[in-house]
Amino acid sequence: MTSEDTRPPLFPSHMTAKSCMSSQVFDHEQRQQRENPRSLTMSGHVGFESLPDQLVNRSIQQGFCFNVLCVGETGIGKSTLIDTLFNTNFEDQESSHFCSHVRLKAQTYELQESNVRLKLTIVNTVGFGDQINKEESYQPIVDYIDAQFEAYLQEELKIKRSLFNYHDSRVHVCLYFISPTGHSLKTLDLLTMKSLDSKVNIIPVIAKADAISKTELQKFKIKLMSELVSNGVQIYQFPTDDETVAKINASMNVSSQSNPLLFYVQKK
Ligand SMILES: Nc1nc2c(ncn2[C@@H]2O[C@H](COP(=O)(O)OP(=O)(O)OP(=O)(O)O)[C@@H](O)[C@H]2O)c(=O)[nH]1
Ligand SMILES: [Mg+2]
Repeated sequence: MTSEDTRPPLFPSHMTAKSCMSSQVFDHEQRQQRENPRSLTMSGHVGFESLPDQLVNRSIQQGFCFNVLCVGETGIGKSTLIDTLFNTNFEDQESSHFCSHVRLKAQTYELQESNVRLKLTIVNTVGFGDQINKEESYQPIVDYIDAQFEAYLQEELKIKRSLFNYHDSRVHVCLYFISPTGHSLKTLDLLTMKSLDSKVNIIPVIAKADAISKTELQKFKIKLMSELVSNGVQIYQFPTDDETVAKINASMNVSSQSNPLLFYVQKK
């Protein structure tokens, strides 16, 4: 064995004195940061700013990406809920009830709150529920979700992948709007949720809940939950693997009258 040092050089040969200088400044800054770490007080508050510095800096630089799929009949209140959730007016055009097939319309918005950037993509189902053939209503949604997975996989399989700049369009959450009939789920609702539940996190939402009384709403909620369970539809469950939140999340996941996953919305 030779005594030759096989380790890679500390600085690549093409690095100029200037870049060495800037890296020294950077090292100095890093050392200073290490010596004076940001002190976090244990106030019990869990939020973005209580994450480690490195994570906060990286997230601020990159921004966040969140993709929401809204599935619901025409005029059920999809745009109104999204506007309310993000406290913005997204100016979405109303759809017609006479579309011959379901079309998925994805719109991306750049939102900013203080220095945190969010790339929000809202995918709307135009013409959903207006077809006689049920399969024609949900199949385009399934195809859209699969196409986004495929696009991401293709990016990952590239020899030179650049996932850092890649706009990840995979759906994070599906808000499923249920009409406030007070009776039960429609066949279309069950078929659609069943075909989507293995691909996305479904959060069922009772739309226009002000259309029925509070007691009816409670009964409706229980009925819907039992129908979802008896038809084997899996809806989003809060994670229980972290022991600090396991207890509270487990209690929220129980499919009972108080299940908060079956939200209801009403216009203010
Ligand atoms: N009573 C009541 N009306 C609502 C509620 N949410 C929305 N609306 C009304 O329902 C109508 C349709 O709402 P939108 O938010 O445009 O519905 P949409 O699902 O986006 O409609 P399309 O995009 O055309 O399919 C509007 O007149 C809203 O004011 C609600 O919670 N309660
Ligand atoms: Mg709309």
